[in-house]
Amino acid sequence: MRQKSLIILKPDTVQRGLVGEITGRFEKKGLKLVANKMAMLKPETLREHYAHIADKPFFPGIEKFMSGSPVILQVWEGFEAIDTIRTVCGVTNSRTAAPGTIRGDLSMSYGSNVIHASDSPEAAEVEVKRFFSEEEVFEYNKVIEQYSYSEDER
Ligand code: FUP
Repeated sequence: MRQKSLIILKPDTVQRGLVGEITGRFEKKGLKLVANKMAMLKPETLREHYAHIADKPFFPGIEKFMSGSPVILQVWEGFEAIDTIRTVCGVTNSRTAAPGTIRGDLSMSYGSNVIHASDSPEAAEVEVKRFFSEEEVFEYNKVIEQYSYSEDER
């Protein structure tokens, strides 16, 4: 099934100059970029986005980190994109993330773990709408998909 996933390249990614490295990994993987912009995240948006961890002791630190410097927001599309992107990212704690994954290769941190990626189709739908208007998410034909997917996956 074709899916869209919401990605946040976190403040550490922008500050450490890793936007191109991470974006390039998704491009090389064969995913399709359908939305891309820079933003400063507001604390109220973060409390909504991270509602499932808002009562945790580490949350104030996450909120300060995520709202303190700009992020890059992206939407990537592809066949079974949501789970594929989570696999490419590696587990949440970068120190235990497998080598070869984005977190495993590029980060030492649990909280400053370079990237957020939607974890389910339900979450992705809400998250794309949280950060992008309809006009900001593009529909276009990526011609190379004729070669990056087999016929039954297109
Ligand atoms: P993920 O889905 O991988 O973004 O992970 P979670 O939604 O579980 O966590 C949200 C953010 O809280 C993660 F980016 C990392 C941070 N976090 C911690 O810093 N410590 C914890 O014990 C758990 C999560």
